[in-house]
Amino acid sequence: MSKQPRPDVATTGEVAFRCGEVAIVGRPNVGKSTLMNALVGAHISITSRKAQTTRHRLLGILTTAQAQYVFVDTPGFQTEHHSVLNERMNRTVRASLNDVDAVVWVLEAGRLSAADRTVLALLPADVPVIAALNKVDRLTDRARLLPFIAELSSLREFAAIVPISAEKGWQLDTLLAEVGTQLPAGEATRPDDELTDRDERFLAAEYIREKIFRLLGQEVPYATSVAIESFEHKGGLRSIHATVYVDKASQRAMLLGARGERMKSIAASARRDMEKLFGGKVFLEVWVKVKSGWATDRRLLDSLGY
Ligand SMILES: Nc1nc2c(ncn2[C@@H]2O[C@H](COP(=O)(O)OP(=O)(O)OP(=O)(O)O)[C@@H](O)[C@H]2O)c(=O)[nH]1
Ligand SMILES: [Mg+2]
Repeated sequence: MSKQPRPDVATTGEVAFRCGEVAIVGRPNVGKSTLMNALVGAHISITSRKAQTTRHRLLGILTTAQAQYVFVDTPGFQTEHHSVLNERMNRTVRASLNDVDAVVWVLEAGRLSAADRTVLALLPADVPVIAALNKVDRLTDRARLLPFIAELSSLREFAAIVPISAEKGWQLDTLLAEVGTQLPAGEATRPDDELTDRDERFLAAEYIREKIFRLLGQEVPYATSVAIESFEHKGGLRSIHATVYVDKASQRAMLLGARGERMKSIAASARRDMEKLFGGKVFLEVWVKVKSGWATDRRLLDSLGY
């Protein structure tokens, strides 16, 4: 299928509305989810300092007067660690590249690693790719940007190369304009107030996982998965019961903390975010259960949506 951008001008002579899907891909931790949230203006995809925070494909939708951008956030493509969960996450990345109108390839400005090159090699030849050089705010020597852009240009043809800071919101309008020119003319496919394809149940589980990624050390977040057991919405109150699965009893103890204090602050912080996004009161109860080998249990992974 040809993925050439279609003309700007409809047969009537008016500038046509555009609508299309744009995959956001890159190695772990480059700032893909931060970027998607900044572009759509809501915290729908969880973020943390740790690699491999995102495990699912999820949409972030931005509708302006000129276009509807359907962004697809994806897990960081994993090249180092091998597990059933990682295989599934990589499969999700590959599948997300099918049938998109454009790709935003995110990497860190001034740094091109072997893992970045692996991701670049996955990108289909016939889809326009915009390279987003993120975390420019961290670059101490901006003079390095030009040779870096020149180096990238020799790797493949890019529709654009845009230095940005997703966190500071710098140059995101420029990025959006470049992405916009790659979208085909067409009507919006989704309601203009829709932010994501995921429901509140999914977002609730993700917010709990985000706090675990942010508040615990290296081991526990990767050994953790969250399931929503029940979600009831009655009279403005959402009552949510969640289970956090960990691999070992020692991880359960770390997650709970002394007298359960750590889990309490994780749940309180997740609840506050849910109330903000859902716009109403939330009652949240979280249980922690040991389920050894959940990350290799294909049936459990299926039921958790991986
Ligand atoms: N300084 C700086 N930090 C950033 C910027 N964008 C993202 N970050 C930080 O980079 C870290 C990773 O961000 P994420 O958005 O979770 O990265 P990701 O690519 O989605 O990561 P995975 O889902 O694990 O693949 C977080 O600590 C962000 O705050 C930026 O523009 N500048
Ligand atoms: Mg992410």
